[in-house]
Amino acid sequence: MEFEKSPGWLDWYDGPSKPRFTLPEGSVDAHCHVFGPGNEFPYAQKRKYTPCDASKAQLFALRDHLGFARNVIVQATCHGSDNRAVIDALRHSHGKARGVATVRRDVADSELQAMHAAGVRGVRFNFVKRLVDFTPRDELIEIAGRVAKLGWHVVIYFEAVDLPELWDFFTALPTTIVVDHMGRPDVSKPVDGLEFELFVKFMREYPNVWSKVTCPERISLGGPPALNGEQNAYRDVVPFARRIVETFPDRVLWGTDWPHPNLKGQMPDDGLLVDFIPHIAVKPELQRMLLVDNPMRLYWPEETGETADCGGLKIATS
Ligand code: 0GY
Repeated sequence: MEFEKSPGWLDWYDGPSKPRFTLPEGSVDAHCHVFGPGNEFPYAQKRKYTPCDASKAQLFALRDHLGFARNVIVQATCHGSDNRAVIDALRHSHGKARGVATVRRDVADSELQAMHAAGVRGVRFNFVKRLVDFTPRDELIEIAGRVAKLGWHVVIYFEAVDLPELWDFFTALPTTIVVDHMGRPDVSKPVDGLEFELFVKFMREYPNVWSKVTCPERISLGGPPALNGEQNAYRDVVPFARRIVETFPDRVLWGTDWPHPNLKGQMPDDGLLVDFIPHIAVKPELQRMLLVDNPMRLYWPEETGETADCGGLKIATS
């Protein structure tokens, strides 16, 4: 099937630079996507955008080029609840990728089990209105209860202004919760202002809440972008990400967000995005937790001797 990209769509950056920052051995790109290819894995009928293709082979080539060992591939909304592209990528990753799926309440237990066998370890609930239609809360709670039994977590994507309204729902979830992109802070507001304090309080009061300190290219309002060798990109995001990394060092994750859906203006050079990491995780031990220890504990606990935490139930994984 032929698909036409959304008007103004920016393709991912071809030929990224080699990072100057050397990633610790075993680093995980814990937030990235595959798109199609559309002729093999068609985009969802009800999607809000049509992307360029971004295949598993291209993702794995980027992984190797940047120096990552593994990926966590997150279902993108352009595929709706059809997880075939992600599952296909997981199955071809030789165990080097885990996944986060999107499911509806009619998903069968056997489908969840097949996804688990392929490497899915979480579901994503999206509250960003430009990306998805509303899903009733009771449906999401039901799904969370079912995946908790598999030891999966819930990834939530929302924007900072919506946190007060979503608070009661989020704090009732029975699993580990992973927040995408620090809850999309408005970085024109102070890092110790009311809005970001609420996010910090969310993490402080709920030890089951983790955060991806990802997407400076999406959050930044002042740049400069990660292009043309820029080693100090997205300076306005640094205090926000650094605060989260330093306050909650054992509950943070980092990812490229390749192929960067819906970016406007500029598409970053992913090599320079990697060079952003030491600005937000300054010390080597913080870098190791962010890039290796934390994602391994969450996605490959069987290799760390950990157990998967599932809302009070402990599932032995080794
Ligand atoms: C991201 C961000 C976005 C898109 C999606 O699944 C998606 O379509 O997550 C966005 O547009 O902000 O995390 O990739």
